[in-house]
Amino acid sequence: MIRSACGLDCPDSCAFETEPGTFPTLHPRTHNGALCRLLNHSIHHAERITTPTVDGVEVSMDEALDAVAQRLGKGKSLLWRGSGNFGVMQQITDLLMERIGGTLTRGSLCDGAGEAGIIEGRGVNRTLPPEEIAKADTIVVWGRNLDITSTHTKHLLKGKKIIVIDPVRTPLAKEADLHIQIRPRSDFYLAMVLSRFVYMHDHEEKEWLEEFGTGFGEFYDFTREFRIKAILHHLDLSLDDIGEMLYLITQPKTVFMVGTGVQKYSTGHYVLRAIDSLAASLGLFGKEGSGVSYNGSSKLGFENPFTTKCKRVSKVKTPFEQFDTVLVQGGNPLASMPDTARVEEALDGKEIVYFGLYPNETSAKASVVIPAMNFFEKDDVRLSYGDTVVRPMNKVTESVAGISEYEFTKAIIERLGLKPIESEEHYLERWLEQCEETDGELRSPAHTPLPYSDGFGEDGGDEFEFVDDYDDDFESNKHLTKFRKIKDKDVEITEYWLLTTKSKKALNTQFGREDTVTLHPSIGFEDGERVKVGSEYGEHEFIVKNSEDIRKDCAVIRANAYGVNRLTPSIESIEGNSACYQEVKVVVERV
Ligand SMILES: Nc1nc2c(c(=O)[nH]1)N[C@H]1C(S)=C(S)[C@@H](COP(=O)(O)OP(=O)(O)OC[C@H]3O[C@@H](n4cnc5c(=O)[nH]c(N)nc54)[C@H](O)[C@@H]3O)O[C@H]1N2
Ligand SMILES: Nc1nc2c(c(=O)[nH]1)N[C@H]1C(S)=C(S)[C@@H](COP(=O)(O)OP(=O)(O)OC[C@H]3O[C@@H](n4cnc5c(=O)[nH]c(N)nc54)[C@H](O)[C@@H]3O)O[C@H]1N2
Ligand code: SF4
Ligand SMILES: [Mo]
Repeated sequence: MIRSACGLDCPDSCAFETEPGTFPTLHPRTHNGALCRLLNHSIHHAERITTPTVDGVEVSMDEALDAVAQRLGKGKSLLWRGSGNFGVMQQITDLLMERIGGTLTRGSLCDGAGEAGIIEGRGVNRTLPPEEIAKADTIVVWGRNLDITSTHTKHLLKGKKIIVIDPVRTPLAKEADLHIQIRPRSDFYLAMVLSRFVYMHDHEEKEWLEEFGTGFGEFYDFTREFRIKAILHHLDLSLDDIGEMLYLITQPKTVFMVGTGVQKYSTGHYVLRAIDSLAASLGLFGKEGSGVSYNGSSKLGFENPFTTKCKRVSKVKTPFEQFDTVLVQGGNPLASMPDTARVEEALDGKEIVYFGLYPNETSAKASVVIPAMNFFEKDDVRLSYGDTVVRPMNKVTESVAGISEYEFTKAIIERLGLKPIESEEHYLERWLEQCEETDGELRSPAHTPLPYSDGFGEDGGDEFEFVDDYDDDFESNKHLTKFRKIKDKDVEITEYWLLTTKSKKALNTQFGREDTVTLHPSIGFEDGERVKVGSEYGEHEFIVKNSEDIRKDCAVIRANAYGVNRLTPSIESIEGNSACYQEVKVVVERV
């Protein structure tokens, strides 16, 4: 039997066992033994790219690699890597860029704003182990859609008191003890108001604060700058809602499971820092069955053999126009990046090399297409952002057509006569030798059973830093003026918050794509009706689906929908160089 792990960008990082040459079911000890829908798609249904092409003409792999070397060997080159495969060997192409004097990206399309807020407060972003989450009395699922984005984590919630804070009535919200159907982009205020009530009702954890959070007094003063009545009005919440939340979160063991939903805004770092500050007020860090769970930094604690000193440009508003050749690896920037019209313009006339598994918007614009291997076809090591477990990914089947990232890097370096890289085994071993085995699982060097029990910062010993400022100048109306002018209309336009959430049919833009916008039925559109959704950045047509589960001031278009990013802004979060997909309001019109 071969033991391996799923390489898809998903916090569950499932292990599986399988006979050589056959496709797996999930490892029965780890999970429920059933093959996840996404893994199933990647094995059986996804249409692969099977032949390399240059300028649309099918060529041999050698000829295609010659064409890549030719392009990367002259002019200015950029590597834009997506998150199509979570194996560490994806990053080996950085060594190629270092040797050719190329440029890499900085920042994140995903969770970077939230992580920046966590680092400000705690010094370092450690993962709360699932075993601790399992011991909680109350779990607050805050902007995270577990039924869709992390199906194997849901069993941790069994028998707990559950609060869901989400503008959408998610499947979990329907089963929860309390659902706060919050106004989008207002979680910071909720966390602040709750912290204030924690103090007013004498729930702050005095002993812990004396040791690890002596800034609490100043923090409390800061919470008083936000007027309770005005904030509750803004949040559409009553004092009863706050009372009920307070009762549940002051149970002995409370975990906040925070998703990316709360931080797809310029102010995303403030939100995580305020949620952390609330948790610190209650003394939830370093305490059994308690804490804040967010996407962790999977590479924390490792000495990374692929670290380079390459120049970097923004991953969110990448200035493609400054380069001659753009190597796109494991991603689909023409659909997954914000502000598609800008991306199209910046990439226009550039030599695009697409290195991936599936045909998509980006491969369609590439002059060279290199088929990749999927994670059944190559050896790798998988880290996790939901746990400190490290899983070797072992080759299960021969590749139908592709080349691995290691072989690709080696081949281009050889063709350009540059300094050779080490063997593949060498790099894999460099990752694995830094791990330690506990309870039959390999663990990352950052593994600690109870994070922050010795305090904060890289080495522990520091105090928690409470949030102490908030600065937000997003004015939604200002953002729509341009759209109104384009339409040349003086009528009053209702604007909606754009929520772009994940879909169960897709992993980002891989597998099933959609074309729907979900609206509240009271707005008055018919199911199946074609509408134009527009923002200051662009517009696109979608098919209406009505649902009572969303707020009347929201329009939900999933992250896998064609055209969703024609509506989203190329702005970076204030901290964390992260995308702000939801920092935008949209209008909806019949076509
Ligand atoms: N509107 C909106 N946009 C979003 C989001 C959102 O919530 N709303 N979410 C954002 C988030 S969280 C993320 S993480 C990004 C993801 O955005 P991207 O990183 O661009 O990911 P995908 O669109 O899934 O494209 C991944 C590609 O990787 C390729 N691939 C898969 N495995 C391998 C491999 O082993 N090797 C190579 N070379 N290629 C491989 C496949 O061909 C696939 O098309 O999207 C972001 N975009
Ligand atoms: N099936 C499937 N699973 C996936 C993925 C996928 O594409 N498909 N993608 C993977 C990736 S790359 C990632 S990053 C993770 C992301 O995992 P999640 O963070 O769970 O994903 P999202 O769907 O982006 O957002 C979660 C929730 O936030 C809510 N939300 C939106 N705005 C706000 C707000 O202002 N406040 C609050 N409180 N809630 C808000 C949304 O309604 C949604 O229910 O999922 C991973 N798992
Ligand atoms: S749940 Fe996530 S990690 Fe597990 S098999 Fe499915 S996609 Fe892969
Ligand atoms: Mo992501």
